[in-house]
Amino acid sequence: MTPKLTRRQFGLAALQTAAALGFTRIGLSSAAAVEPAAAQYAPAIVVGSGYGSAVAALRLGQAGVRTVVLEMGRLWDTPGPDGKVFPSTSAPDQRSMWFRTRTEAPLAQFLWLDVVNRDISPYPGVLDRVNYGDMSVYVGRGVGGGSLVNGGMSPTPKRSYFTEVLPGVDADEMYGTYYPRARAMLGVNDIDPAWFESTEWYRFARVSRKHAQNTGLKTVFVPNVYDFAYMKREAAGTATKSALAGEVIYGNNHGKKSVDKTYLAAALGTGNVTIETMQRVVGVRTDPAGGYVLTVLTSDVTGKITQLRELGCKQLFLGAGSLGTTEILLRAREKGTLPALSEKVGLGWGHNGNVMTARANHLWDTVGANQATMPAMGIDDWDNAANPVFAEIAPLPMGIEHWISMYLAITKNPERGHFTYDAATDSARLQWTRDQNTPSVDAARTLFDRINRRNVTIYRYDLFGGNRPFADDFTYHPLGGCVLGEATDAYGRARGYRGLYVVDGSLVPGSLGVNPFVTITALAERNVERILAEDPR
Ligand code: FAE
Repeated sequence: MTPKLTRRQFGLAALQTAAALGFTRIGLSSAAAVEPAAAQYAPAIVVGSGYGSAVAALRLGQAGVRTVVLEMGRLWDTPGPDGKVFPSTSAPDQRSMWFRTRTEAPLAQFLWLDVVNRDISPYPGVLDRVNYGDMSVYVGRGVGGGSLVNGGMSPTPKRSYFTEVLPGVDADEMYGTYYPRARAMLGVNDIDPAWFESTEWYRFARVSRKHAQNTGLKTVFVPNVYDFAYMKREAAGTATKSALAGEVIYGNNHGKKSVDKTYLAAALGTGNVTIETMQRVVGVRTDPAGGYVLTVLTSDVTGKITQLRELGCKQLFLGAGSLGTTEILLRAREKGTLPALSEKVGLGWGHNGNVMTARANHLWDTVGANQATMPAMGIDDWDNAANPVFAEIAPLPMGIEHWISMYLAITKNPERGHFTYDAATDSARLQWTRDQNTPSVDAARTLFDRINRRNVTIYRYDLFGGNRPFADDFTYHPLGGCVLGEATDAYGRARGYRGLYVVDGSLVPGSLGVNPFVTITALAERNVERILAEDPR
């Protein structure tokens, strides 16, 4: 007997079947094998398939709106020759990075040697590093966007700081309705504190906690979308290891609730949503008959463009991330296809104050050869008005004892960058200079100098290149570019146009004080609900 599938399970099954058959077009019908023919018009188009897009797709689908999601990356659900969907972190192959000949891992060195990166062949891999001179930005590529590659940390910002950053948003509504909704849909869960205290896999975090506590600093557990019950089974040897096998930035083969398994599966389950992969939106103009016309490039896995087409819609939801959405709108404004867009498009970008650092521990403070890749604890000194820092205690899973304590510090950096349109390359360029990181490095240094002094430890200088104890040349948390209430109205409607919406991290003005995806999701829930209730379809 065929088991009865719920709508959401059916959505997941559609994703899997479509992947197995190599389709670039995924909808409920693709589960029954259809031609990947291109739609020419859809009432709603969603660009990108990360957090903001996934919310928009689900809520549009539930409202009965036929919706096409266009994603420039591939669907990550087909096992490669090794039987796994994602490559191993220790031996990355072409699946690891977006059209590269060599991987560009954030932590590439150990004892000053590049022991981590590998030569690979160009392919639409899952992690991209977009390099803009003084600042590089890591992003996910594929159905699920950043949810495929991130560390799953799911904190909610302090309410006081949320209000400072987004004063126009009703915090009662956010904390009472939209954050809980987002957390439930994303599958946010907490680590079992007793297991945390006893397992070898979080010894690294307990050592860092001890050093923070010695310094009089507070630590907090940080929730995650990685299923901690699954992780416990990994540790017990009854489930295939993923977080306990070093997997994270090139994708997790098990355990993580990325949005392709939550929101997007549910969106497909409505029967109204189709996802098309390897589709890059490069242009938007208004349709004289109403709505928008998108210019879309289809590529194959070699990067060759196989099709250029135009696709029409009435409502356009941009969820291509801070970099992607800002580029689409900036290009449209500067090339004159959407000339009435706000002058504020391209402004208000920040990196959430990201700085990484590492400390060398005493020989008796072993951090363990076995480390879970999902962080579960942070040093919370955000309420220190003189030097607010939230530092996640990050793993460095090398399979050997290395006595290193690693951190991703989130600092309060008032500096903002902006994007300019470069006609020669037809792309947006981030304008951000290295000295704009100084407030972040100073804040991290102030905190970790204290910890080092109190514990008589020192920084590691061999991990980030150039003998630097701080990595301030990349971020995982790009935010802003189309800021809520500036480039858009209070609900993400692009100023100057009807039916054109921004739903992703570009709405957040550069800083949140914690890791951002729960907030991006909750804001999208708030904004899309309002848009569906008020705007003509
Ligand atoms: P995002 O998830 O980036 O999705 C945008 C999608 O649009 C991508 O799939 C793109 O491929 C696609 N796209 C872009 N341009 C186009 C185009 N022109 N045409 C078609 N498709 C396009 O956007 N955040 C946390 O809260 N906790 C963490 O633990 C955490 N760890 C991270 C670790 C890593 C390594 C990375 C890279 C990020 C991490 N983040 C974390 C950040 C988080 O993933 C990020 O804030 C969200 O993914 C942003 O969501 P958006 O919806 O803005």
